[in-house]
Amino acid sequence: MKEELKKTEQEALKSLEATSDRQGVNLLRTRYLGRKGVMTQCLRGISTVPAADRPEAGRLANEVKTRLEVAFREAIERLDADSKEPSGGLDVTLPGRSFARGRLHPITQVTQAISEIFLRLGFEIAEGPNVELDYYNFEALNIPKDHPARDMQDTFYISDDVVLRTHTSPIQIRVMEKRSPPIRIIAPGKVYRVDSDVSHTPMFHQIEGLMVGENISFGDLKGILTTLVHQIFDEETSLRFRPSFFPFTEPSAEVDIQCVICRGKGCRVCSHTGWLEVLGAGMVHPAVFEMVGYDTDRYTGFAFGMGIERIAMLKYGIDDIRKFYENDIRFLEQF
Ligand code: 2NM
Repeated sequence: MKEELKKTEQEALKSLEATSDRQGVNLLRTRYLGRKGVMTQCLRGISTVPAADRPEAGRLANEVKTRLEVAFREAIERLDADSKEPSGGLDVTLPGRSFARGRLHPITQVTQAISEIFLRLGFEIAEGPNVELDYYNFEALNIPKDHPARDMQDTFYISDDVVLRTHTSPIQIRVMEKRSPPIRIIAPGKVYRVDSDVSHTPMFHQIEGLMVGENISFGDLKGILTTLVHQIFDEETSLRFRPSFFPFTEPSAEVDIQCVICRGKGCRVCSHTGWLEVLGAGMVHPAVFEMVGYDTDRYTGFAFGMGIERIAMLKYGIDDIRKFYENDIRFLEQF
């Protein structure tokens, strides 16, 4: 009996030492200490031991049982502690986890760069609603209803007298209504036209500019736009002003820059002309000043407008405007 108990205890402790998972320890505990386990059988077997040896056998069996209970409890506590904290805790030699950093959309970057050029020239930034009254988008800009100029840009109509603005000029009308000259503002923002192909999206971005005061001339306009082009591209880029027509300016001009791709030699981008049209401009039409209550004998001014996507495409050599709006991270993260 005594030998048998000793053997059982050694066997149990050896098995326990060789077991490193919770499930294995629990199975062993059931085998040795369970209701039908080895130790229970032993204790039951005490009754068959001769009466003289019985107290000694009982004491021994209970001692073995207690030692095994302690051993199993400690084994389980060790496993619990290990699963809570990987040995050693924090591994300071592991590399840190990097996280992706966002950036501004290329159109936002170009808008901000152009805005900064004008801020240095003393212009202020003005904003206005994208959903605009027909009055501010057309009427106040000397584009009456049934005027053929309305066909020049296909308009998204919200209702009879509410549209998505087709240019940012209504911002400038709103500023002139509120304030007297001198005025020097730029109006950046989204504009909307019913149009969609490689060089047109139904929503695109514009920056328009307006300067009004006493003795403001076409020469001032040429100076500002020349500075602008030299700062966006470089000092070597020449400009050319071609006579044109807009209902809200007189005289009006379209402004070309020397092709930034071929430097004027002629290529596919400039249709072999050596020139790229990038701006519209002119002296504000007196009819527009009258609509906002300005004295046309005292004040003159110039205005201009450009598409930001077109500038960004030329600056970065992008051939399809739709790439700006596909949200392909591989395209966007290049800027
Ligand atoms: C252009 C071209 C020429 C323009 C005119 C005005 C306003 F409000 F003063 F009448 N704002 N913007 C203008 C003039 C815009 O974009 C091609």
